[in-house]
Amino acid sequence: MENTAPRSRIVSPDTLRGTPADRTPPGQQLTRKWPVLHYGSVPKIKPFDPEWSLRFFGLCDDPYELSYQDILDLPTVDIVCDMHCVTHWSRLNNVFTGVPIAPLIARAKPKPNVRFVLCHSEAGFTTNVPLKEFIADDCILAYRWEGKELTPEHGWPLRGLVPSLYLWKSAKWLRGIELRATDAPGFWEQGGYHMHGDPWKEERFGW
Ligand SMILES: Nc1nc2c(c(=O)[nH]1)N[C@H]1C(S)=C(S)[C@@H](COP(=O)(O)O)O[C@H]1N2
Ligand SMILES: [Mo]
Repeated sequence: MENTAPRSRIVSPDTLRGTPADRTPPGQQLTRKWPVLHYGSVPKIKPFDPEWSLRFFGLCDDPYELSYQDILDLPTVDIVCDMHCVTHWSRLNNVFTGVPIAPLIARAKPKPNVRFVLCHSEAGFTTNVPLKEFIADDCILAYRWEGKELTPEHGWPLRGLVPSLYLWKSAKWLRGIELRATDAPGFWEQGGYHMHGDPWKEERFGW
């Protein structure tokens, strides 16, 4: 069962920039399809098994874990946003549903010097995001897209969503969020992708 209380709708700042052309960052082409991109194979996940949890840990006073049911019980928001992939496609007007990230981070009581998070997914995938961008109003832990459950290839049961950055910063199959004082390159970043990944500045590769 899932929380069905009425929810609010948040439009990402980049989605309010104007015409589709105004909303297309440099070097990007618009697509209507939603391509699937990731390293390795789609993991088979049983989120209601006791082994599955989402952990908040690292530099904080109150590390904790949530079960998938705990997450489904939390109030949700709808996010209207554009997606920009570093491989040059952008898809406008996506509606994702999920749980706002900022209160979940606050609940762990981060130490005052926390500046970055490292998202941890199934099979060791990681990606780093500055805390400030990760707790923006349009960042959620998403489990629905266009009203339907996310498909496994797009990250079901749970993916991060950070609309202000290239899509590789939105980790699929999320299992943990590590609070950190210092930045550390994640999986694609170790392979040469940018530490920050702002699509408007074309922060694709290199640090
Ligand atoms: N766990 C995990 N999440 C991931 C990746 C990955 O390899 N593993 N790839 C990233 C990359 S490079 C992109 S472009 C987006 C693609 O999301 P999509 O397949 O839903 O379009 O997922 C991101 N999240
Ligand atoms: Mo990507």
